[in-house]
Amino acid sequence: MVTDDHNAKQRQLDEVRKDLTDTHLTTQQGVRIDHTDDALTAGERGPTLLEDFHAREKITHFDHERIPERVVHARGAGAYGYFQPYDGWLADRTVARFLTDPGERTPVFVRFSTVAGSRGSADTVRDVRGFATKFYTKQGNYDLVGNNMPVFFIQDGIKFPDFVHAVKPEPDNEMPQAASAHDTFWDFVALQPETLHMVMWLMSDRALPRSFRMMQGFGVHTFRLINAEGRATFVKFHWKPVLGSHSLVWDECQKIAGKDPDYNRRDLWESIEAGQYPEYELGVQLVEESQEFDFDFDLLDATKIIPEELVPVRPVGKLVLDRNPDNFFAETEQIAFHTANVVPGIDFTNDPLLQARNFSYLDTQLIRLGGPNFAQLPVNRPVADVATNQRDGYGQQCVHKGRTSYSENTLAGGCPMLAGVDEGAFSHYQEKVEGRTIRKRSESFKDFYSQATLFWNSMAPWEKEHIVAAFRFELGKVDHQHVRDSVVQQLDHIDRELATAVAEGVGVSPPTGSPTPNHGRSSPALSLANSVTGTIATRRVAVLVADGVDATEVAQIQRELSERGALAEILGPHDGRVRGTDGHEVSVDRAINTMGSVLYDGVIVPGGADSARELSADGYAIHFVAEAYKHQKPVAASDEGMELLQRAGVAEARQPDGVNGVVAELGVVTAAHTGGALPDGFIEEFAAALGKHRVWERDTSAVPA
Ligand code: HDD
Repeated sequence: MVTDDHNAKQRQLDEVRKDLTDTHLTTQQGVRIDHTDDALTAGERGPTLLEDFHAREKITHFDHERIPERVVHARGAGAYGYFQPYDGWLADRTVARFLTDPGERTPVFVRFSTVAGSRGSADTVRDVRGFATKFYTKQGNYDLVGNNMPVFFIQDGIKFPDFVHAVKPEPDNEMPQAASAHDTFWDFVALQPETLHMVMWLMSDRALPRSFRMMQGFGVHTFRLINAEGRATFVKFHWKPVLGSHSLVWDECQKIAGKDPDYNRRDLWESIEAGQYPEYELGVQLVEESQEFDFDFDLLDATKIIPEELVPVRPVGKLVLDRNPDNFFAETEQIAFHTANVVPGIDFTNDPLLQARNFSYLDTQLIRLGGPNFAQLPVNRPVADVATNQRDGYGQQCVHKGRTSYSENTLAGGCPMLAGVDEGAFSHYQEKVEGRTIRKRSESFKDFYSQATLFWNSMAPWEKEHIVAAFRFELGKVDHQHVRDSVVQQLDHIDRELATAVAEGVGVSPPTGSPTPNHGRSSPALSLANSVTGTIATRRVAVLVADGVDATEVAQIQRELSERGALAEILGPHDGRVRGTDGHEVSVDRAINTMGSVLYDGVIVPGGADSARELSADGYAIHFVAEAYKHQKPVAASDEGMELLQRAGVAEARQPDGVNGVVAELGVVTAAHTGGALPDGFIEEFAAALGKHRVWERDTSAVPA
């Protein structure tokens, strides 16, 4: 049955919830309570009594509500869903049935996160995003604990504490929160050139995702798939979002951090509530064991990608996120991922970063979740049967029966029994290993620059501009001049043009002497410019209105955007309704001053002389349009609505020739018409610009916002 696993997980959760739906307030012991607002006292104005077991229990439990936040990836948001393979083509490579049986729909929980910030930090900071997936497979839980960038900062996990100490807020004053723009991070980078490839990703727009639904995910390490004959194939895992990969711009991110610090979390929640389920395709890059040494980098080095032009990403199946958690703490906070949670058919490699992770995750859960029984928490429970001889410990939920808790035994008839490989037991890949004990980085890991250069070469001009601006911003916050100097020197090994552009912005002398030659190679798959799908599904468009707005246009805009899967929100000077031209009223979704253009993908100003006049005199409305324009979003106006565009300094806003027509230039769409419906082409042109995400060709460098 296709949905068996899904239903089993649902039943488990329903059972837990059942306990929570009793309608009477009780103590933990089930005793009903008639009063919870006043403590028991000796006399009306007398001291509180120790015998008030309800007050003591209530306060004691409250005192213990918090658990340690994750040391990294503390801030996250999660959702349930399922994974289903398209077909069985991977079956000759792996015995992991959830990857190969198209009839099998495996329930999943995905947790997205930022890395550096605390649990309450803003969503839109410049950072790597975690993309961790727990597959509740019939063969046991499999965790793919990845990021939205395909490489990592360091090569060996022993350096993880150093790296995290450097990027986290500095220890003397705990500043800055959720930011890499400070001295210790860049000091670390300058001294550890292995970070540079990942730092290029971090300075790129990949670190500013528009939405968790519009970002890629990567397993990062090279793993192994193991087939029925025990043969291994190297594999890299990729998640590709169906909506394409899109990013915010930095100025926008900083403003959203104030306007809506929950921006990415809210977007995930609301799209699932609206039935617009986030979808991703799982793809794999496969490399034969015999080809292990065919590359100019080491497959075990997590600071390297396998360029897709060398090894294509082949689609395996689809991930759909279709259910929000019921309780953030119980599910999103208590979920415990572990890279060593593997199932038959998937195995590790000797990547030293992965090997350290295989130690760290279990270790961290023990302190975070308070003991060794966290796998029994509902969100962590496998759908596969569990039978261990592990007993007792904090938070033990099972009532184990019988006298035996050891293996082997005769008293319980040998149960739980060992399984053979043909019965689905995990069998470790038998890699031949030999060598002397040594504490030394492999020589094959020592090229730190080629792939950083590959990334830089692959960027579109606007992406390069954003990277340079990001380096300038970050280094601009670094107090130590020698750190700025050293970073620029490092960048010079990547590309002279990059190093010079950064140097000029941060008061460092541009590098001189003969530059490291740029190898000139590029990989188109690395550029966000090549990830545009054209869809406007789930995009949010602001429609600005005031009294006297053309109500027919508003209705048409709402209808036609909704037919394309986008959402038009009506923003007016106040909540409630505004008067329309034809005697109709227009409902306002939100007052303009409670929102901001940064929370929308585009803006439309409909016609109506009174409406346009009022909006053109409203500082919020003018700023709204100017800022959307500055952030290279599509901006549109019909008839009198153009007045607001002109007030906002939208350079391309032009009156169409004649009484009926549409002009579209660099994502600025204007229409003129003589009553009735909007002219053909207006919504089409706007949707075409929206489908490209941003109009990067529009030069707004001189426009203040
Ligand atoms: Fe890690 C959490 C991803 C290297 C140690 N890591 C964590 C999470 C993600 C990643 C997505 C959050 C999981 C969740 O949502 O609960 N980490 C990565 C990736 C890495 C990586 C993609 C490199 C390829 N991590 C890494 C190393 C170490 C750790 C090298 C330690 C040696 N990571 C941890 C941890 C965390 C964690 C301390 C903190 C909370 C947790 O595990 O559950 O164990």
